[in-house]
Amino acid sequence: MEVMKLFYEGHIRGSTHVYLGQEATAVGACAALEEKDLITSTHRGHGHCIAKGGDPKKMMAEVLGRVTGYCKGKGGSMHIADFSKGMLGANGVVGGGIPIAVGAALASQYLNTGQIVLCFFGDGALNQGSFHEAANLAAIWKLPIVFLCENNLYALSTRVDYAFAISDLSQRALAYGFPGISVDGNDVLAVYEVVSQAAQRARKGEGPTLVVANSYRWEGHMVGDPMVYRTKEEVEQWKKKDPVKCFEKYLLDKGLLDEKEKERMHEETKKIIQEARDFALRSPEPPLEALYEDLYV
Ligand SMILES: Cc1ncc(C[n+]2csc(CCOP(=O)(O)OP(=O)(O)O)c2C)c(N)n1
Repeated sequence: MEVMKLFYEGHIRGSTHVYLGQEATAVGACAALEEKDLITSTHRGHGHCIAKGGDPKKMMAEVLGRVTGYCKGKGGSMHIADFSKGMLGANGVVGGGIPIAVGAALASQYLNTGQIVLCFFGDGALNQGSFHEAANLAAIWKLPIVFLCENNLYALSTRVDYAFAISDLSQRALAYGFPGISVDGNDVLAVYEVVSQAAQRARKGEGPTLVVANSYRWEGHMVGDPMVYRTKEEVEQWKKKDPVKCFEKYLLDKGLLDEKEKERMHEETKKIIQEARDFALRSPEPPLEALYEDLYV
């Protein structure tokens, strides 16, 4: 939400793709990992970064292209990486993170580090050639990887039922000889459960799993998208399934959370975000002399 605000205030160069509505998927999936495990992300990577334990201040600074950001302000919104937290990078290339994740899983197997890799990508990426090649190699080599497809119903403006002849996207895994499972991506506990099982399988050397988390993105493809390809009613219907509110209600109903604690958590979250925003806005942009630093040719 804050990233959107910063965009409309003119602080973000280029485009930015927010993760609103899909929060339960990143949180549930990353909670199923160990600290040492790795993730790869997408152009919609802010949620993945925070869920893997990234620093909101450095993330926000990178989104704003500031020197204090994760990539010294040269990556921007779509290229956040934090190797210290096992976050191998967001990626502006649709499906671009998939071969990287498979390479990391091969390295883990070869070096026997015990790390597993959780590879986030969208429904659009599931139709990229990169997925098909990577999935096949991961299967034959029994790599320690969980492919996590976030089906948010659209790849830019292309509806999922226009792009796929199957309705349950997890069936794709059958062709490669590993399990596929669909889960309600708005239900954080369901995602946690399914990814935990897939992670266990990967850790035991049994190879990959495809998890398809079915959810919805509340905003357009990128901030500023006029969203002519879908109705207001559709968006409103999905907003009723707000994964954050639903989990809050679950915890309140079960007596695991009370109103006071809920308020405290909301205030704390607002403070973290405000501090990240202030930190980013106070930080300078990279100097011109830094143009040729950190280049690999
Ligand atoms: C290889 C490649 N093709 C096309 C694009 C343009 N593009 C950017 S995002 C996007 C849609 C991605 O959809 P999906 O993978 O479902 O992710 P979502 O945005 O829904 O999270 C497209 C086509 C790109 N960045 N990279």
